[in-house]
Amino acid sequence: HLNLPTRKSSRQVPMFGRSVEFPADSLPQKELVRHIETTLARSLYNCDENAAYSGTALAFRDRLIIEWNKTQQRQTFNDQKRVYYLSLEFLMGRALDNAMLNVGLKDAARDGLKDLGFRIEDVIGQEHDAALGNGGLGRLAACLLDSMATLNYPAWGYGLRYRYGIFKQEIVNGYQMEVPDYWLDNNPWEFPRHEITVDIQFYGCVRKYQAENGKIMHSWEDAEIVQAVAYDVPIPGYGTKTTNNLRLWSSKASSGEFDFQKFNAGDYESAVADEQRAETISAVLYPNDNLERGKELRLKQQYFWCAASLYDIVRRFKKSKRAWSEFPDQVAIQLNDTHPTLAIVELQRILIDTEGLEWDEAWNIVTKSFGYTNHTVLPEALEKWSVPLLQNLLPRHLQIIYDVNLYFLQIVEKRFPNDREMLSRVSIIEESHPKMVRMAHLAIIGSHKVNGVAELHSDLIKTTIFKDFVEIYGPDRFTNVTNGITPRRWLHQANPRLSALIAEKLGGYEFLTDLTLLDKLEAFVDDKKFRTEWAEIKSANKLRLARYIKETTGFSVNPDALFDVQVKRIHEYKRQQLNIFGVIHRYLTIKAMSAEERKKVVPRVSIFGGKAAPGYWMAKTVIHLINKVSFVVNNDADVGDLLKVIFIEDYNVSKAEMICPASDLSEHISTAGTEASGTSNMKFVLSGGLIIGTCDGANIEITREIGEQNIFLFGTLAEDVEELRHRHVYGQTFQIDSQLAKVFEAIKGNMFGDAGDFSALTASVEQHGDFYLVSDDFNSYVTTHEMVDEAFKNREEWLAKSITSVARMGFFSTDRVINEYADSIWNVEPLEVGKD
Ligand code: F58
Repeated sequence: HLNLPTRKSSRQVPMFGRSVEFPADSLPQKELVRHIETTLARSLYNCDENAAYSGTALAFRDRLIIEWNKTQQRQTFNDQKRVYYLSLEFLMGRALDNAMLNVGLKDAARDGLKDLGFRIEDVIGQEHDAALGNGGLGRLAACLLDSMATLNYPAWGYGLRYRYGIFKQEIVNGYQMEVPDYWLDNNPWEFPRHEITVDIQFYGCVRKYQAENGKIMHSWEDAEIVQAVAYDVPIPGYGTKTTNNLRLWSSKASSGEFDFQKFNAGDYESAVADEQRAETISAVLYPNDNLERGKELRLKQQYFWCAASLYDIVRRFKKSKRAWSEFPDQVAIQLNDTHPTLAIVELQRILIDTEGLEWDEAWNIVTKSFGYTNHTVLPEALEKWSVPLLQNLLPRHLQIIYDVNLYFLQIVEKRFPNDREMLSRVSIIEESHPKMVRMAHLAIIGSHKVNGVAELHSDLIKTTIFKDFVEIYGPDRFTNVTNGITPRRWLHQANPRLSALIAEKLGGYEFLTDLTLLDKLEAFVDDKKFRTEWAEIKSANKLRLARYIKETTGFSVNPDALFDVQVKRIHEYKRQQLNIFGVIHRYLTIKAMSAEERKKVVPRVSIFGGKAAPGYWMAKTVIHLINKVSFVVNNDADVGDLLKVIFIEDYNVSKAEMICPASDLSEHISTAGTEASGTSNMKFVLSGGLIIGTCDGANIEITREIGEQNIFLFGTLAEDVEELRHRHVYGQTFQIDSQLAKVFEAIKGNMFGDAGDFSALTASVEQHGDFYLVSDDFNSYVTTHEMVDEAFKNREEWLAKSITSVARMGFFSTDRVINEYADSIWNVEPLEVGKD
């Protein structure tokens, strides 16, 4: 339904405030005008871009609602197995452009808006990003929702409706400052369901009692109650009418008598305090990326969301009046990392305490229903909750966890008699002070499948952190599902001209729903005209980014220079420090060159972007250094256009949509074995950028697909990391790379301001064992960048690499990913539209 006939603009673009007449055949326009005038109660004479955005969003929303309702009815009527994707993060970005694309009336909307005096890009730009996530894990959840709807799977997302998403980043004097991101005002994409509420319990105690049939039962009593209220967000599929649901829970004081009594007793203040305490649960997204801090409020968030979601899922199942044993035939629940692991315990609790099932029968249902996706091997990111904390907040759940552990360890003991070490390694409970509950162990034991997110990562979890579990359960419980991205947002929406050029060559937009069709592009690699157009599109995307850089930083960059981009969360393992040290090395090299030598230098713009967790001091120091280097280099007239360094403030999804299509080269340079997959690597390549990267995460599979000659790989291999780290600490001497030493000298000589500000960065390499192998990889990094420069000089070859790479990226669509989950983990079928 994409290629609906569009209306030719019947009149000139009116000046703002002039009277306008509207052609009757323009649906979006008529509808948006109606919304501006009635829903928003605004006159067209004072309609600004923001009102135009709201009117347009409401017009498209109307279309979505109809299909959304029908989809839900169809799924209820059909009553087949559904997927529930539980994620604490959904990094959705903007919704309007996506809705237009999926409803299929974007061209008509463009014309309609033009008639009103607006550019559609400006109107789209009014929307606030829905930034309910930190980085890759949250964005993956959003891409998966898009694919589940597109492929007609009956699927729901469940998450939290944070009042504040990830903070906004401001750079002040080179330092990161955090500003709250209040995003909920005038959000047309959510629908409060005040009638759908769940009472969630916390604290209290457990009472044993004898049921009428003589059985000993447990009840959770004297608990505090907080109410969960559902907010629904429509998730339209592309090229289909399927519109799935994302349900986000918001917390609120329970409207029970308790408050009312307090209120009546004149205890107004404490009644208000209760109210606020309840609302705090869904107030903010925790801003840590790959770090778990064990805060009580975070645990409350997790239980609140798991309990509300499970109540909802169970309620829906019970409507079907099936036997409990059929639950796993009707329900597949996927855990996006360990954050929703309490859902396993909660389902067991419901089945045994409320529904009266026997332990084994219940546990069998539980394990058949859950799947767990692991996203990291970093020990600091593996969740653990202290036993005393759990005991206090969720006393009944702790008992169940202990029972699960007991039965599990009994099985292990039978299989591995006299191996006490094994028992203590795999136990859910870590015998530390205080004792800790290892959530990953619980997630593995409570699921039928565990998957990693790229081949190397899935192998690593089997040989390192979960090795014992492979021995216990056998290798079949573990599998790999390599990540992907949705081509709708990351190709068609972010890079519309490239998408149009591809469509022209392939004779249509089918590649947007079957990305493997891109392989047909290889036939045109030598087509002169095609190449020129390809290059022209990249230039235009770079020009747009250059303009944005000028507007936001004041720095002018040469759009013909090589744009070298690293945008992602700032983390030591992702090694932005390696990149900025490399930039300093380049700066020093240029400074030392003769005028003649400088003529051969390939001009570069090094672009950085990303947020540091507010409490992650090292990451903040990296941002500070980048900004100081930027200031010095960009103001050095001697270097001019040969090198510019840019830090783009407040990197988010909508900025990624502008940045990814504008790269010549992007950096994915994590220490081997640390980045589970990475997904921005896929976004850049799909837009015709080349990448420099380590043999880590999905870089390896990208290389396999696009060919070694089309990627710049460097650095230590994962299998060698351990030994090098050991040598750094226990070896005879630790000599840092000589070129890196010169970079450090420059920093220590205050070239970029007070060296003391950056001493932690140099010391981490020189004195603290260089855990991330910055020195080991420096030489091969710098050398590989020299190869990049050489390759970039040969524009025709570069273009051929770019086109060939895009043509071979078909594997990395989340459509493929979802089909793999559906077949090998969920065992669900799509629900064809039109059967009803
Ligand atoms: C990311 N994890 C991985 N976690 O780092 C990345 O390699 C992978 O591509 C992506 O998941 C998708 O599989 C990630 O983003 C978090 O941000 C968590 C947030 C909550 C605290 C723990 C880390």
